[in-house]
Amino acid sequence: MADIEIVGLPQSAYVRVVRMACEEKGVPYKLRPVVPRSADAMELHPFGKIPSMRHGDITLFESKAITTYIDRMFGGPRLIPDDTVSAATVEQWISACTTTILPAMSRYVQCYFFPKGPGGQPDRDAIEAALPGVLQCLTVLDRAVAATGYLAGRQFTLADLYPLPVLAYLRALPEGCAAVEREKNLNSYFETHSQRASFRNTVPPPLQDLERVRAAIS
Ligand SMILES: N[C@@H](CCC(=O)N[C@@H](CS)C(=O)NCC(=O)O)C(=O)O
Repeated sequence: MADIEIVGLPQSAYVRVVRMACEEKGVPYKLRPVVPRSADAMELHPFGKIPSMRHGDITLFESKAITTYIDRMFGGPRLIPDDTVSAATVEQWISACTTTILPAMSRYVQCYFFPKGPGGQPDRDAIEAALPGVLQCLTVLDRAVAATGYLAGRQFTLADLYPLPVLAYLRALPEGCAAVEREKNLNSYFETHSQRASFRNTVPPPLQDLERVRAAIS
């Protein structure tokens, strides 16, 4: 069968999660950089979101579905443990990330990436409005990783892939960086896991096509 094709921009936190899953498993893949809501994105995802995936005749959208497929289809270290309780805990944190944590953090990050303030500057009111949600999520994550250094149990799992890309964005921005550094357990969690080859091999390039992405998603 052909290599996996991951469809989406490398700057997307969710696309990076899928790429990191391939890297963790040692699964070769090609990345097709596609802007959300474009015709190419709509071809594989009914809402035009990214990522989606093609593997031979199989197509999938939603990062959790794609990463679960990759974990089960290929050898290499298991990203979702076999035992029921551990698997449920992984699922729990991924749901918390996709429904609450990543949206709260993206709201803040997008104030800088797609500035809507006067003169094309970041909108201070929007930043201030987004920050409480970010702080709450950071505190929750800090408590979650305090005991073992992982989100679920005592090993690195698919759950740990989800917060890392967006934490990298937070640490590159003024309020986000200060907030992550205040959460000592979470900060050292990031310092440790950002050394993984899967993280280092998927560092996104700067957004070249900012205008096109802004037009597509705004
Ligand atoms: N639940 C989806 C979320 C994917 C998602 O929100 N992707 C963003 C880019 S990071 C997107 O496509 N946004 C464009 C839009 O919402 O129309 C997943 O896990 O794959």
